[in-house]
Amino acid sequence: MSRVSVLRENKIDPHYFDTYASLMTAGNGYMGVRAGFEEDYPEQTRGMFVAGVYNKAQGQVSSDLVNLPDVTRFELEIENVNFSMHRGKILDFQRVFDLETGEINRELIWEHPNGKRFGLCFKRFVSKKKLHRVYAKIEITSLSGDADVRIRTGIDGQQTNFGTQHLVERSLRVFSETWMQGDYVTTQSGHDVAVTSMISAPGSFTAKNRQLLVTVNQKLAENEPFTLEKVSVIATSLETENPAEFGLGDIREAKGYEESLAESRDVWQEFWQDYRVEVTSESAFDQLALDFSAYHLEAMTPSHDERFSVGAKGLTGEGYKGHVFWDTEIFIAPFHLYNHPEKVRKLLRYRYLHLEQARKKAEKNGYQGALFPWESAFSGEEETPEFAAINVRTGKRQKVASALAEHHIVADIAHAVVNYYEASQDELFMEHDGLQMLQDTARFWLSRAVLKDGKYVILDVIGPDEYTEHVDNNAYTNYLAHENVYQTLRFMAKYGQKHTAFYDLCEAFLRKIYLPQPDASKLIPQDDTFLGKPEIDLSEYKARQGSQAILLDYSRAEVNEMQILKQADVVMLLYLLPNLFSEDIVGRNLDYYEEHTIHDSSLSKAIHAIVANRVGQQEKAYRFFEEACRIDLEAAPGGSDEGLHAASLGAIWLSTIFGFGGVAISDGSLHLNPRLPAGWKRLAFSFVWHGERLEIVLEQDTIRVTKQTTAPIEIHVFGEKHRMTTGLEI
Ligand code: IFM
Repeated sequence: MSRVSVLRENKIDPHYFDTYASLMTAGNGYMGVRAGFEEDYPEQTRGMFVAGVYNKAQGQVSSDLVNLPDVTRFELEIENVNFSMHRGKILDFQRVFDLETGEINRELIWEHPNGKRFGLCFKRFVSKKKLHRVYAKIEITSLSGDADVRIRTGIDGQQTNFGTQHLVERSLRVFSETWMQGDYVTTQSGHDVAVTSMISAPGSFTAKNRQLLVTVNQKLAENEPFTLEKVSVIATSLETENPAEFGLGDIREAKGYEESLAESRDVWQEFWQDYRVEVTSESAFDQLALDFSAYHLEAMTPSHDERFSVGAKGLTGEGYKGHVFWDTEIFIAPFHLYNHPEKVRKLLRYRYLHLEQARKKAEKNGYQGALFPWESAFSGEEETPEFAAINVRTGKRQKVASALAEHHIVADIAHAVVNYYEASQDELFMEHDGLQMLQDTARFWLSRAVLKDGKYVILDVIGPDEYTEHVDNNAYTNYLAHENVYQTLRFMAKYGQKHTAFYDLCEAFLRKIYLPQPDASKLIPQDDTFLGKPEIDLSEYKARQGSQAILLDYSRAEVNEMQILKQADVVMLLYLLPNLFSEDIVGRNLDYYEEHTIHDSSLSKAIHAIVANRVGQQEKAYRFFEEACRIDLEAAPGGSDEGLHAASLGAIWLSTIFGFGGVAISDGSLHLNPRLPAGWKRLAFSFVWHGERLEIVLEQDTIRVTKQTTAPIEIHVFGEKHRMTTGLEI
């Protein structure tokens, strides 16, 4: 395996402080720690998040993933001046994020306003071995004679979610000259959060208003580095009865920075061994994007606990309040499913555990079965804010209709259940939890559809494309609902539940559900009215994709009445259900709808890449892929400040494996129709199918699959069926 990539920040540009704070977030699934610089800047938002710790502050209608007390700040006072990259002179600067281990390393040479020079090195990582621990190490070297330095660090519970306070302090305590602990509780959800820190040199403490700080004074001799280490343990009442006691116990066992890093590296190595996708490309950026997305997808997935799922920004920022969307099941889950399916089982269990809340939501809205919330957090109740941010021109807030109408999430979850089963063959899960979820979701569609002129129609929905609201018969929704009910019947039959009234109702639904068909010009109508709406030239907005610039020129209501798409919708359908239409219908619809899509959503591009690849539009596919890879890695200032786009990271993997790699699952069988981009010599990845890890190596004109056992596995390569025992070479 080649070395995993590193991400570099070479320039000090405050416009990108927050972007890099997101890009270099270190995490381990239990927690994520944003890469704020050690010293404070107004341009950066610090952040530490633990999966599942949400709180609804007074006056709020939905919960936030709580931004927890900060342990990463180190203020350096050197020769009576506070160190800042905006003060004195920076003679050398580099920050490197090693995706192999998640370690951040910033090195710089700073010229003090008094002319003396200092070498500074700041390192940090979140342990993958000990999930509760964050390690930091700073090294200061005076390069021009003796000097005095004062270092202040600690536990800062004054952290807020963009001004909203979620924690109150229970106690701030010091146990020795090097040990300290802040114990907090969330104001509404009542989660106890204890942060315990230990530093490697004695200091003096101050405590005030949720903040506990320690100051270390040190004399520096020329060229003799002074090193200070800090380890912090975060624990919450979600996983232990007494987080404060847990913190003290865990910190007692903590080893030094380097030894702990080595331990953590070993666990990351195991991850890379299984999950690494290696590409030999003319552009080194492609490998970086693949490593970047793999690191973050792993770092944001709470594989340790089925009560939590992955938020739209993972654990990398406050964006979307840490809420969970369809992003998880459709964009993120596959990354784990074909590597470690047990992780997807847990993500699905998260939904299963909240079936009751989904049933209540359905009932409240006049439906049956389970209507999963559009945005979900810890409780499993609907968390979508009722209104979007205020429009400062009109002074009004736009109502967010997704909770009321973006119902495709129900079928998306069902789709993920079936995908999980196909890949894992986990009968135990499927016969109970899986089937229950399928039945509840199918029941929802039966009650959601209405009979009109002899057909079941689904009215007043929002499909994946959120620029088109309150439409009837959204193609994506109707087809996915059909698939949901169809799969429910399939599994009811499999598990001997065929002779029930509900089974008959499902059959009737399938006979009568209206499924939009291609029109005379081969277009599948996105909904009943879309194709009749006026078109405008979108090139200006496409050039600024991702910024929602269209909404500066047109109101949402106006956008709704034109053929303008934010993100893939029909294309999304063609991706998820690849066998619905012939290649020429798929190609026609891809071209038409792409022309009308601004790609203002980060979920759009990579899906276009997959579908383009399937219809042989390889150059286009590669262009879409590259653009998708840039969403976070080359974000415009502001674009990734509030966290990374988790679904887009998942989609980078999807477009590589299901796009260029040509993997497809069809009717429960594994297919391989690779089409590598012209600039790729080799693509290698592993793919777990029916419990067996397949190593797949693709070159422009060869396909090699190796496997670990001789148990036969069926695979279709370019349509031809093979029964593999030891492997395959074509
Ligand atoms: O789930 C998505 C949605 O499709 C588009 N808006 C952002 C959400 C979170 O990523």
